[in-house]
Amino acid sequence: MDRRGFNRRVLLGGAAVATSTSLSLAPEVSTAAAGPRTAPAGGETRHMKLYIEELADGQMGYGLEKGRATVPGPLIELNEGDTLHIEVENTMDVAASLHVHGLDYEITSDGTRMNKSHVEPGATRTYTWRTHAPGRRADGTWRPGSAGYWHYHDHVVGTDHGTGGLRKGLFGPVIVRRKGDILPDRTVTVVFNDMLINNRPAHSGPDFEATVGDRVEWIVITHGEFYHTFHMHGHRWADNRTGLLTGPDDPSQVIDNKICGPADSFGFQVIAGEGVGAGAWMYHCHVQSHSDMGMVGLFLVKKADGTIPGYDPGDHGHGHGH
Ligand SMILES: [Cu+2]
Repeated sequence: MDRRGFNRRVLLGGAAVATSTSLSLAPEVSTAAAGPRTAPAGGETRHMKLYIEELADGQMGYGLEKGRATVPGPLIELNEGDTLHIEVENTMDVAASLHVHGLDYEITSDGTRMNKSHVEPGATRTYTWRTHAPGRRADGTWRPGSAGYWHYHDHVVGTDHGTGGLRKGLFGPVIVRRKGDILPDRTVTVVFNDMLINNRPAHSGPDFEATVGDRVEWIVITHGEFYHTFHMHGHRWADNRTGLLTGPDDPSQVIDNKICGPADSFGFQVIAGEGVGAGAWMYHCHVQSHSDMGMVGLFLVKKADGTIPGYDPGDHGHGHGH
């Protein structure tokens, strides 16, 4: 897989899926008759470039192209068994880093100042992330695989724990899939960071659009000082690795609300509007003072004709706490 191909898939954002070879560049089409698309076996070695930048508004972000950093940073998707080499260029005038949760990395890819695995201002450093499928150890015990909803973040800006970098936006989602995992039509990222969602002003979303029947994957991450409870109206998911029940005997609890403390992450898929129809469905932190202070956004589920019953775009439904 060449670097351009991988970057293009990541650039496609939520709709992008790190399937193998050129198939992933085909239009995202799923037909009910064919069943949902599933993740292939991993084992590829991939390369990508990531920039750490200061944004015009004083925030900081990771980006796939110079001048295009975002908060949160780009979604990085891997399949168990894949290796990813990330060349990180720090364009800022302070040191920064890339530290990942959940994946395999040697100490030289830790992304901390303590072991000098950070990136000095203007410098470039390559981080290597590896992943593995589950399997049995030599002693017969079970070793879990890497699959999961994870995240990456800075560990250097402001303090030796990256507290300043996290506050300003240096974080992003990572998804590692297991062979056979059901692939979504698109993925959206929600990061509760202190009292903001995705570092946006309170009471301003972000809102996410879908059409009834779309398979939408959510990844939820928390950073900062507080715990939050992610709640979504009208939709539910399973409290397990994928957020999907594996069948009628899967004992996982079905939920519509989940606590997410600092540096926790989880994910799930919903079928937009399933059994409930189109609508401006709220999602929000359910700590009451937090929702009142604006930790709320909308899952805008449209009918096939593009309309959303009862929704006035002038009233974003985010409420103003009184
Ligand atoms: Cu909260």
